[in-house]
Amino acid sequence: MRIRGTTTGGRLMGPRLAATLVAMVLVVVGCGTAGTGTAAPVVTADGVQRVEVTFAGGAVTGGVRRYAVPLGSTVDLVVASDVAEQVHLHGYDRMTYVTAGATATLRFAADLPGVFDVELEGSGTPLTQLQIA
Ligand SMILES: [Cu+2]
Repeated sequence: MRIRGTTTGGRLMGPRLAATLVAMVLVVVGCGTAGTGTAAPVVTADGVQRVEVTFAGGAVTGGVRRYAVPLGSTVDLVVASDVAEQVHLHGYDRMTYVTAGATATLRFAADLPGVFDVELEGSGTPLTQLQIA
């Protein structure tokens, strides 16, 4: 994104303003709309944002969804899979492995804003997207 007459302050303001606008739009769109927009992770008692994804029979159960995660939170990305695979969180470039029939948990600090793909690395299969803002 380019902002006319940028200053250092303006360049910092651009993405933040954009993120705020996106968040506002999502709130509006999210009202009364099922199956589209972002989903909210489960928040555990200790404040961890828990995103659960199940991969079975060659597909993500319930479809590939985008989860809205608050910037600065701790996230548990929990992946259950019926195949042995490598789980890759793009952007943060974090990896974990899940064995067939098991569940793997990747915990990370959501300190980088943006939209990040999570995929099964071996097959290049998208699992979910994390929208961190
Ligand atoms: Cu990848």
